[in-house]
Amino acid sequence: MRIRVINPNTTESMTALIAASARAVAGPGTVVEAVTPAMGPASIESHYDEALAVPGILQAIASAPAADGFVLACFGDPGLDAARELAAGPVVGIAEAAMHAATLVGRGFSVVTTLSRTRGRAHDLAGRYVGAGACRGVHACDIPVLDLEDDPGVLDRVVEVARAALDRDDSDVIVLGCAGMADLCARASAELGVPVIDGVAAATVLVQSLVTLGVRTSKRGEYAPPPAKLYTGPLTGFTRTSG
Ligand code: 2AL
Repeated sequence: MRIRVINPNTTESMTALIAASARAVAGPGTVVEAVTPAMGPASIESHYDEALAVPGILQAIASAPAADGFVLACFGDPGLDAARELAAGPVVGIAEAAMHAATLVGRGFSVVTTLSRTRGRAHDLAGRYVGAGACRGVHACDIPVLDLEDDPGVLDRVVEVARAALDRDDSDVIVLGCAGMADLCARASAELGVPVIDGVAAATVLVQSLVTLGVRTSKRGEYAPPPAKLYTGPLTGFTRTSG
């Protein structure tokens, strides 16, 4: 099967990191195609960034009709519902996958994310996906997304924030709140002694499982293809001639 893993930001080095995490868990018959959108923000750290990442994400979905499924590899799961309207196969966001996985291996989890300003979005998503009770807290390590790559203190900082979160929240599991933290997962888990969930890997195996089960995105109701419509200005290319 072919899984397209979309890094919703336009930083190629982060796409490479995401690809490595997805390929590490993909089965032998699975081809992981990691892509960077043709347009969008260099990193996603605000609601503005999320909104402007969505057109590039939708292009990356629409241009891959042969993909069996898709992973949205940004922790805000930007454009997830719109992506499902376009895609035939399953589309899974990394926050969605990580939070669901966390509830299967513990009673409560804490999220460790990048900047404080992204905490609200993570809380909103937890309310949607798993109910507010399962997510015991969202904590920022105050490292910008693109600094995760080259700041040598990142692992120590994430472990420090996670350790405090486990105590303060009385949680059992840590969810990493950014795709750019994927490479920290195993080392953080070894240091903390609790399950640490990287959403990129979790979403990849989840999409792989859904494709193996033979289930696709339901086209009966809200995830039916969007109706025919004219789009103008820079969005002309998104015009739909049929629903
Ligand atoms: C993210 C992420 O996963 N990718 C990105 O650009 N920003 N998430 C975050 N909380 O900062």
